[in-house]
Amino acid sequence: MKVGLTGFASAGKTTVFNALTGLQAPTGSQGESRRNLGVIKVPDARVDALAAHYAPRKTTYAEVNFVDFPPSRAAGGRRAVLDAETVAQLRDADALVEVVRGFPDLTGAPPTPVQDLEAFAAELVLADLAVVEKRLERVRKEKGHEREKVLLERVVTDLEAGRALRTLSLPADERRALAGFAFLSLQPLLVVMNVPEAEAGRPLPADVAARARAEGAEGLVLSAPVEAELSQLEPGDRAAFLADLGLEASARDRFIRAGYALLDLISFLTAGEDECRAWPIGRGTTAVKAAGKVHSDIERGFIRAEVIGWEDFARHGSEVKCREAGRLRLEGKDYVVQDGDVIHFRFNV
Ligand SMILES: Nc1nc2c(ncn2[C@@H]2O[C@H](COP(=O)(O)OP(=O)(O)OP(=O)(O)O)[C@@H](O)[C@H]2O)c(=O)[nH]1
Ligand SMILES: [Mg+2]
Repeated sequence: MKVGLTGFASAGKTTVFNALTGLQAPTGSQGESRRNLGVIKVPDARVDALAAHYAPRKTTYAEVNFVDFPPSRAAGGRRAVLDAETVAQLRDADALVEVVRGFPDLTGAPPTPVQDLEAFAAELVLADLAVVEKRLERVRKEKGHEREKVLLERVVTDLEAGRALRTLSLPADERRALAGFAFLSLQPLLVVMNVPEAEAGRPLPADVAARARAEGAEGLVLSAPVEAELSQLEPGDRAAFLADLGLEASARDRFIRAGYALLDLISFLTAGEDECRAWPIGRGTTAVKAAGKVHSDIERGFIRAEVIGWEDFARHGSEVKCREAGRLRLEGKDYVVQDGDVIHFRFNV
């Protein structure tokens, strides 16, 4: 999963990037000129259990890749909310994470998260409007784009009314028709409100949560200093530290969970002495498409999938025992992969 961090200048994007990735990219005016790339490994007890069993040469967790952009510049070098290059790279992400300032700014002015959410949503809508209008100009001149024209004209009406495309209930065929445009306001959106330490244990304020929902987004609260302290603690001490703050999990864990839910992702597993690995896929993915995640040759030459459900693997403890107990299933191309399935693909190329 690749996420693009976005939001207004000085909202704390790089601070949140550091909190989630554990990296130490420079923030404030020191961080102005660079793009930061980072990765979170998704903790997965099932991968740990497989690795304990197989002692593989390599253990690979699912990953969330982050891009944190330097402040945008418009022509002439002035600051802009989103420049063309940033927009192009955001379109390439699977999801957007909008960082919203929840702390007083440098002048001491209190945060205005609801207004910021509204204003930033308008920026995403404007970026999309520019794309649709350009395309509409083309299809109006050429013949034979009737259906696309009708769809785009409706999209323009929604965008002009300030509606994010993700808030519309679009049928699957329209969604497919729009996918190629990679509209920013159609991308899944997770709002992260960056708050002071004293507010770390509070939920997202109700007005902010309502605003996020109105944009079709999910939201969570993160306190960067709390995450930094947490990462310094021994794993055994973390739960008590979080409980003291009234938190059930670290922001990193809550973020991963929210991201998986937002994108409707699950993981299947592959296991062996070479590698034990989690592979994130969309819920509803078929076995042959899941095979393609591992390698395009395996998708092309797919014969069948040998599948052990996670509960069976956990109960019997090994592939051999599952086979003996008749819990190893042979599935075809169209089998819908389930979360935690341990899969061995048979293929022939
Ligand atoms: N008081 C306080 N200051 C913060 C917090 N998070 C970030 N800051 C400060 O806010 C300023 C901006 O933070 P950055 O993380 O660089 O923000 P950014 O969105 O990456 O900024 P640009 O990349 O310049 O747009 C820095 O001086 C941070 O130290 C916070 O939770 N509390
Ligand atoms: Mg920054």
